[in-house]
Amino acid sequence: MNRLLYFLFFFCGLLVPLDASISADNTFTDRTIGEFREIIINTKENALFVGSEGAIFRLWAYNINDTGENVFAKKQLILSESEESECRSTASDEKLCRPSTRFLSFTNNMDSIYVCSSVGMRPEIRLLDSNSLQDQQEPRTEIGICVVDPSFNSTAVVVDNGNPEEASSVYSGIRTGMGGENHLIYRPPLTKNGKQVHASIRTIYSDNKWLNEPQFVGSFDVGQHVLFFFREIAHDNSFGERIVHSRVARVCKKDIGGRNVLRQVWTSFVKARLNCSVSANFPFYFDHIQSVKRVDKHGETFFYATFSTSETAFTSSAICMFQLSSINHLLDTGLLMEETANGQFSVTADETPAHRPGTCSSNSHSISDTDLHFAKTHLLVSDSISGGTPILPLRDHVFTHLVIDQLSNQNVIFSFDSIHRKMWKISHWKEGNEWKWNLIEQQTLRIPNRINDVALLPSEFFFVTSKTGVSQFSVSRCSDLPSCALCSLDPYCSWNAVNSKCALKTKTNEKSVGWISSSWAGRISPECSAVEKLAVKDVYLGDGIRISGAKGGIWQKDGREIENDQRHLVTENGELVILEVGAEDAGTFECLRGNIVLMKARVVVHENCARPTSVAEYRSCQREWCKKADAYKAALNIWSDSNKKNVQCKANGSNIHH
Ligand SMILES: *[C@@H]1O[C@H](CO)[C@@H](O)[C@H](O)[C@H]1NC(C)=O
Ligand SMILES: *[C@@H]1O[C@H](CO)[C@@H](O)[C@H](O)[C@H]1NC(C)=O
Ligand SMILES: *[C@@H]1O[C@H](CO)[C@@H](O)[C@H](O)[C@H]1NC(C)=O
Ligand SMILES: CC(=O)N[C@H]1CO[C@H](CO)[C@@H](O)[C@@H]1O
Repeated sequence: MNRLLYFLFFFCGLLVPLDASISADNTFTDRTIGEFREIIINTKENALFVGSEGAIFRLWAYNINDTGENVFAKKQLILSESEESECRSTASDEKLCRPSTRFLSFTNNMDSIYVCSSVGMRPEIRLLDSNSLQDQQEPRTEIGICVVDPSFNSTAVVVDNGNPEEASSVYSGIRTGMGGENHLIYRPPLTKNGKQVHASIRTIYSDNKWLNEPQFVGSFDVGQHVLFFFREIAHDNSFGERIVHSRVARVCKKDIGGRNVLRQVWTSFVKARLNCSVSANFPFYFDHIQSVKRVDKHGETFFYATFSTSETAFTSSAICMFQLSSINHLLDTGLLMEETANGQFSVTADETPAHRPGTCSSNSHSISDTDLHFAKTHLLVSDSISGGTPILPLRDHVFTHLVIDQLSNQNVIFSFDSIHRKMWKISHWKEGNEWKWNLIEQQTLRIPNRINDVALLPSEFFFVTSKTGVSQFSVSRCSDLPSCALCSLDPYCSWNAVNSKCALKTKTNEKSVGWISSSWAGRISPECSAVEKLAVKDVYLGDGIRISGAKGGIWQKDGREIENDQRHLVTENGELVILEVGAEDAGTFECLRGNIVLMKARVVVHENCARPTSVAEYRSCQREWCKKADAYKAALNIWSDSNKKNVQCKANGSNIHH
């Protein structure tokens, strides 16, 4: 069979790309830079800001390789020789001495970039002009914003509005101490006009009921609160295993801590479990949150998050979505748990004091000591927050990153597996009260190293950073989509009925006659059935044919599923290849995904080989004859081989060794 495949691929032009991977449209590299990491985007200015080991870059989102003066800027992070030698003598790992960014954020209405970098193991804060990347103030050293070790899963968010005295501040979920042994949610001292107006505030890190070895994945400025998403050790099970749960925790921006009790400690800290599970008799939980992104749409805020079952290579992943209103409702009204030596039990509503933990107070100094004692020990709400039906539950992958594109009729989720460099593109939309999803595309990204971070320019490109650079990929590969059905399912594509070609949807072609794009998420445009002629394939006995299909599709012939066998192959791209066509192969072939017919073709087999009347027939007959001759030769070889063996067998008197 291999020889025949070889023949088909090279002589009939049947090139079947077995590794379906995509190359970047543009790449950006800089040989002087060690590792490219954080990436943030200003979608109004189409400007991308990238942190790295050694510099911060401003790139043009439409072509990140363009280093023209107007669109490109670079800010080098430099370590003086004395700082470097001092660091080298103390650091556990020389790598930690290299100046390297750890956290980037927009501030001042996106006019400035807030940067926290680790420079010779010293955390350094900078404020850069977002056009020139020039320093807007003297860099300063400040502890508690970003970590030295990039493997620590920490988070931070810049909050410009709503803090006490309207002082701009950072909130962080971080590890401090020599070995990173203290875990805390922290706000540094607030300053106004260079003067400190409030002391720093944090969680109690010596009490693991507050945070128990948390791994932070994100933090957000939402109204009067700041939210933190993380996973932490919930408890030990009866086998002594450490059980991890995912959480959302909330603090009030106006919180300045208690007067006596909870001094310089959050008085408003509350948390709840995030429930991303497949419901069954015994729900199957995705308990390890890996990443989270925020979506603000139609006056409501949603958080999309990726989860896995564990961090090992053999794991399952899924995506869940949480509504801000449900998070707030549960944190505001749910029963608060009290942890005792013999386990956990929840507290009934009438035991909750007048000042309920988690309620924002205009002056937290005025909360009574009794209420604060209660708040200190009642941090966790007993119920969990539902993340809805898990989207794309998948084995053997960890969804480490995601970005969301908000379109008018749906959200498009781009989910990534950092190590395997895979991307999944998923439609997610609401029908009535129900959320639905559909996998549109799945690709391997041709990048040399694992993904460090991801960003999106809506409806245009997604960007990934890795060790060697930044890569820019289009949100869609329309021209690869072979049918109107598939084309109209992709929210970024439009089908040209005249040319039977799929192209990127543009403002003009979307509304023009002759172009078909779906106006409904997850639904094939009904116009497709009218324009899609049933493809007819004329083949002759013994030929090989290929029928275009769709990745992940299932092939049926006359309503019955086709299985891979000696003659039928479904390639990784979803094409159906039939070798040595026989009379029984005539019929209608359909490629389906779910109940949707994505491709359809009718195969007509011509059997008259006796008297070829056309060139095609002649070639086909020649192939038949070649095959017969091959078969004859093969038979001859087998015969002569076995003849030799027989001779040896006889001579040896035994054929055990053969
Ligand atoms: C990037 O630009 C440089 C010149 O500015 C060019 O030599 C190089 O081929 C470009 N690379 C890509 C991937 O476009
Ligand atoms: C950070 O999280 C990743 C998975 O998301 C995990 O593999 C890694 O061990 C964590 N880092 C630390 C220092 O625990
Ligand atoms: C999580 O959600 C599932 C499905 O809705 C439910 O069956 C289960 O009881 C919930 N688990 C917790 C701990 O709330
Ligand atoms: C005794 C004898 O003739 N042995 C032969 C058996 O077959 C092997 C080849 O597989 C010969 O190398 C031996 O000489």
